[in-house]
Amino acid sequence: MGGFTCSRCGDLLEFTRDQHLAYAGLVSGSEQLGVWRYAKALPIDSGTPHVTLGEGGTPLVPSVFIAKSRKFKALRFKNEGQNPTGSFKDRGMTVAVTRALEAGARTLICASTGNTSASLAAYAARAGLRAVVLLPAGKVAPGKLIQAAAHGAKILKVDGDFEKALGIVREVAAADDRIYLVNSINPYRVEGQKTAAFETYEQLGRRVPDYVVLPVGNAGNISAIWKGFEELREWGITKELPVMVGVQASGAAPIVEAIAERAESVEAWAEPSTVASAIRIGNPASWKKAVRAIRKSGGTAISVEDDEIMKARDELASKEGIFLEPASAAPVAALSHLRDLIRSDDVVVCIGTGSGLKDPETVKLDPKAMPKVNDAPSLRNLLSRNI
Ligand code: AN7
Repeated sequence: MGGFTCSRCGDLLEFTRDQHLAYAGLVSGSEQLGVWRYAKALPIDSGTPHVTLGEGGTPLVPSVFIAKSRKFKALRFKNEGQNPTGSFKDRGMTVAVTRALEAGARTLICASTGNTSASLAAYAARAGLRAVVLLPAGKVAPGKLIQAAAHGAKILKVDGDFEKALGIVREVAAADDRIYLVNSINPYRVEGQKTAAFETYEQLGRRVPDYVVLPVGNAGNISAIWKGFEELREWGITKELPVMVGVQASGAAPIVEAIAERAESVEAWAEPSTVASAIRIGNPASWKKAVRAIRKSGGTAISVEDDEIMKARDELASKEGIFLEPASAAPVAALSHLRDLIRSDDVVVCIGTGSGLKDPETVKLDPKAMPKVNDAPSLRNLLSRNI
């Protein structure tokens, strides 16, 4: 159902809006926090039924331990892992699948490093539509694969990386009106994902953060969140904009490279590699929008090593009580590199894009090392040894 690119310039299509929404017009007062609270800012007809599982409305959790150890006074985590399928993808998927139904689509398709496929599978199930997902063979975290299977998606594998899979589904969907593509090149996805900006603004007591730090893979989310903040400013709801900081793994960092070299375009990396499988992407489809967001906001893009990512993931889980997947911990890994840029009392929001439960193989767990307790005395004995 269309390739979502402009027939004249070849760029990705995006929604522009000429109507201006005051704050009172943006939020539907009766709606709780979540994507559809901002229905007036979404390109869906008011009479169309929403395909919804209660996405968005995720908590903005103040950091205690990491804030103190990195010397940030106002650091917060937007825990997108608390979405219905455990990632931010649900924000865009509720809008894209609602649109698919509105447009009469029957088959929904995506390429994915995992989370998009899990989300599509759930929303397609909800809508009674067929879901087909194309995944890089052997490279998707098991929790995500299990979600796609449980929700009844048809799972297909490709020998190669995410970009090969995306190339194939783009080609097929562009040429077939019955097949609707829901990767983030689909502008309806971007519209849903921009609501994370609106929510953050509300949760901070109607102000924008000074910095938004988030992982970047295919670069849809950084573009979407920036769009949300830009709209708030265009509508006169706020005068400020945040500085956007994109974080990539050092083995998959084409945007970091382009920003560092002040390049006009992003050069694809042939063999991306990182433990953070969600962002193992060497040729980001939305690179142009992401680079524009970073530059316009006065921001930057930085890369972090895999061991820094894993350390941040472990710290978040064991010291803050927030269990995120490796990709989602990359912004926290980046914080120590940002000390020169960010002042200690700046309001910093790290987007925790997805739940750690999806990627259990990256957690060290040795059942043999767990002491066995079959009676109260042995438990008392162990506790007295301060285990
Ligand atoms: C947890 O699911 O690309 O920069 O196919 O799952 O918008 O791509 C996932 C990406 C960050 C990067 N954090 O977002 C997919 C997919 C998590 C993710 C990203 C992804 P984009």
